[in-house]
Amino acid sequence: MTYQFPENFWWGSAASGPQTEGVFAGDNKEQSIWDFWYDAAPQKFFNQVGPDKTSQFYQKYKEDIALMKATGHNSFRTSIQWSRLMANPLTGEVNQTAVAFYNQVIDELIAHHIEPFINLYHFDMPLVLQAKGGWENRDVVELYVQFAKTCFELFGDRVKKWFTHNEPIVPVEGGYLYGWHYPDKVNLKAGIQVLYHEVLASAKAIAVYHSMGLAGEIGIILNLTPTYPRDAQNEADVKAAAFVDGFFNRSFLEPSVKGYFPADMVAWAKGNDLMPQTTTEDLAVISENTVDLLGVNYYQPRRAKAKESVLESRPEGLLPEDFYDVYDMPDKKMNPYRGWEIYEKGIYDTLINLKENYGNIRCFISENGMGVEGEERFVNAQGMIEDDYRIEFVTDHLKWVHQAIQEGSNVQGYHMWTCMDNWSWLNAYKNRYGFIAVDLDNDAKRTIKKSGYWFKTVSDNNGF
Ligand code: BGP
Repeated sequence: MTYQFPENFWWGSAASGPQTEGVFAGDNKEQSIWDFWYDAAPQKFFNQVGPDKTSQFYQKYKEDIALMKATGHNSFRTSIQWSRLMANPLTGEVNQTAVAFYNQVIDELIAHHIEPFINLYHFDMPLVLQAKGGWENRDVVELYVQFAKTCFELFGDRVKKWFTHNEPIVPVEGGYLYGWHYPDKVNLKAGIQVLYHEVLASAKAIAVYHSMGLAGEIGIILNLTPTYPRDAQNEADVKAAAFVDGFFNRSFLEPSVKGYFPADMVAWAKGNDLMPQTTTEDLAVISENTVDLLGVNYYQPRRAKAKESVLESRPEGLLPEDFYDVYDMPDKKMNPYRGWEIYEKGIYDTLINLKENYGNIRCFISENGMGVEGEERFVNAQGMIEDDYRIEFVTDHLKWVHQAIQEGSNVQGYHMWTCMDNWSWLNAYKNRYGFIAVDLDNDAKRTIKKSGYWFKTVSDNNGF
């Protein structure tokens, strides 16, 4: 069987500024929370490798964009670092060296007929703003909007696809529940305030973008993790799964697409003294400024069952896990090289959910991919990584994307995570995801993997 995709389908990959660019003396980059956290607590980072050791996109972007072309990209998503673009994130003063850099990247992409998809926030709060509470602080919302407006003014003549956030639930989980991100707190109520301010910041940036009359569109990128109950016939399991879906997915999906927060989550927050501070004016902004399109990141599903263990009492207060238990399904298919579940049909279920319950909003797969630890063991005699497992992973997911399209889904592209192997937060270089290998010990030398050549044929044929 052949799998043919709609005309003008976006084929490409995703990355982010903080994971690829690096920090370079002399270019006036401000510290982000990652630069600071690595200095303060390097032991938290895998092999003590920090955000200064990236794939060097800052110096090698020309070579990288040529390699994107060689691997069939017609589009590429990255982010503009707030802490690089703004010489002073408090006053909005712009760093001209950074403007020149981002201009060159955008122009180089366009010259190669690669559509730039630009995201404005990928977990990288400027440190001076985190010192004021980061997303906990309502003032930071306005400073973000100022940053977003500056980006639209500087680059909006050429960038036609904008995104307000990548995976905004992750700073909530990472920074306020589970200790993967600075400020490394356990405080669900503060996390929900963060969630609310991220949603508000997104709506306000969308309002500004639309008011500027630029020829483009703006959306948000969400990691939508389809959530399955242990037993679909068991009411308590179904309720637990609905809670997980509500907290981790719908808290962002509903306001982004429909303009309001999910009623069940609002009731839950009220019942547990977790309501954020809101204003009528801000809620009106959220209701009036929904997204034009949606990026969907999909790696693995969540599985939930009714709470069986006793509700823990801990000094830091409640966690989402106090309202469900994780269901560790036996015999699930696992990625043997990283430990995440592989459930290809989850991508289809998510797309069909968007079709049926979210007005079939225009969307694209903005991240999907397979992280592999110790990938150098698959290098062949010619020096190429033979990542057949990745080809299989992407193929199997694309088949389900294709199926969703047959059934009317409005999905318009597929971006793999990621183009070049890159630095990943606390995991640093533990898991490699790229179409292209990066040799960290050899001046970050790039070598296309087997999957990169394969992806070129998929893109050239608009299918497989
Ligand atoms: C996504 C993030 C990416 C990237 C990816 C892989 O959630 O948007 O920034 O980090 O996950 O993550 P990891 O390296 O932890 O496997």
